[in-house]
Order: sequence, then structure tokens, then C-alpha cells
Amino acid sequence: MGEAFSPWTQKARWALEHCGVAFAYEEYVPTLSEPRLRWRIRQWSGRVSVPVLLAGEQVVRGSWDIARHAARLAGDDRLGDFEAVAPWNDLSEAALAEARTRVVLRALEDPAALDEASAAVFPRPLCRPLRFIARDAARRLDRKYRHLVVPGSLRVALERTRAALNASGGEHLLGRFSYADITMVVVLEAVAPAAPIDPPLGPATRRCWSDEALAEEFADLLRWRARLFSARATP
Ligand SMILES: N[C@@H](CCC(=O)N[C@@H](CS)C(=O)NCC(=O)O)C(=O)O
Repeated sequence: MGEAFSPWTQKARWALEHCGVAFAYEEYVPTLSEPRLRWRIRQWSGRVSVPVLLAGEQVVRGSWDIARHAARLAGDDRLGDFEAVAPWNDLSEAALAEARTRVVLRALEDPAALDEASAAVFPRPLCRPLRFIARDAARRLDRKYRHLVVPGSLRVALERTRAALNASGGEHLLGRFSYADITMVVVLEAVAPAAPIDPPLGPATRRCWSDEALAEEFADLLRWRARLFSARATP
């Protein structure tokens, strides 16, 4: 279960697909899907978040554990050495935490973005009158995740990615394709979203995710992503 637009879900889906693990994807709608998720993972209190993988009786929570699970099932090192990947995942988590709060705060300022979020749930004519529900959900997301923000993390992640790519031949962070590349490519969703998702981001939501100044400054990283996307199938 995941959110198609969420970089964490994208990490998990990409890892599963790269490892050839078959799975049935189910979309999660914040707040509305929460009771169903809690029931399925038998967790009645405390925070829940997605992605979550239900593998028989086993519940695998979070993109990192899902990627490790996928690698174990693949039985080889096609996602790389997870010890070497871990610092990249930490950078990615910090960058995405900052990006998420930025996206949520921008959406709160943008009625069109709130309505696009509602359109996933309500018929379009109801989105405007029910905008208060989307606003409330966005405020809740802000409260739930704000404490994770370390200002400047997004920029640090982009600068380290650039430096490591320059030092390793320009294509892969750890010399060959690994989960490190996946974790950092998805960070670029918060610069210029490009993940091929269904349904695609609406124009207002896309504005919330985009950062024109960073896109210009880190155009080399966007070109790196384009090369990776064309070199391999992405979820
Ligand atoms: N460390 C987790 C983070 C997952 C996460 O932050 N998920 C957010 C994505 S915005 C989520 O579930 N949001 C919906 C909610 O909290 O209701 C991972 O790697 O999967």
C-alpha cells in the first residue's frame, strides 16, 4: 500500500520491481485509508505511514525495509551493499522530510492544490465545498511530520549527490546501479517531478513539488535522472 506520488512509495516500488518481486499495488489516501491500513497491519494506535508491504503474515513497513526485503528475495546484490547505501538513504530521508513539509505548506496556501488532492476522493464539483477536509488533512500531515525537518537537508543531499557522481564517473553513486541511486533520484521529485505516475500530478500539485531555482542550479542531476530513466524501466 502506498501513495503513487510519494517518493518513499516510489523507492519501494522501484526496489521491488528491480528485484523482480511481484506485488499488487493499492493506493492509500491519507486519513481516509488509515482505518483500513490499521486493520490490515493490526496496529490500532501510534503512527502509521506508507509504504507498507503485506507479504503473507509479514508486515514490512517503510521503504528501507521493503527494499531490504526485496533484495533478500532476489537473493543477490542487485540493489548494492546496504551498508554502503545506508548513508545515502539517510540523506534522502532528511531531504524528503524537508521537501514534504515545504509541499504541504505550499498546498495549504493554494486552494487549487487542495482541490486536486480532494479530487482523488470526491467528485470534482464537491471539491470546492469540501475544501476544508483537504485543508484539515494537510494540517494533520504538517503536524505529524514537521518535527523531522532539518532546514537545508534538501540542498545538502543534492550537493553530495553531485559530488559523488562526479567522483564516480557520473552515472552511479556507488560505481554501479544500486539502491543509493534510487534513494537520490526520488529526491529530485522535490525539484522537478518526473516520476511516471498514475494519475499524474495535477498542475497546482506539480507547482507545490517544483523548485525552479534548484532545477536550474542542479540541471546536471536532472539530466542524470533522465539518463537513468531511459536506461532502465522504472515503476
Ligand atoms: N521512513 C518511511 C517514511 C514514510 C512516509 O513518510 N510516508 C508518508 C509519505 S507523505 C505517509 O505515509 N504519509 C501519509 C500519512 O501519514 O497519512 C519510509 O521510508 O517509508
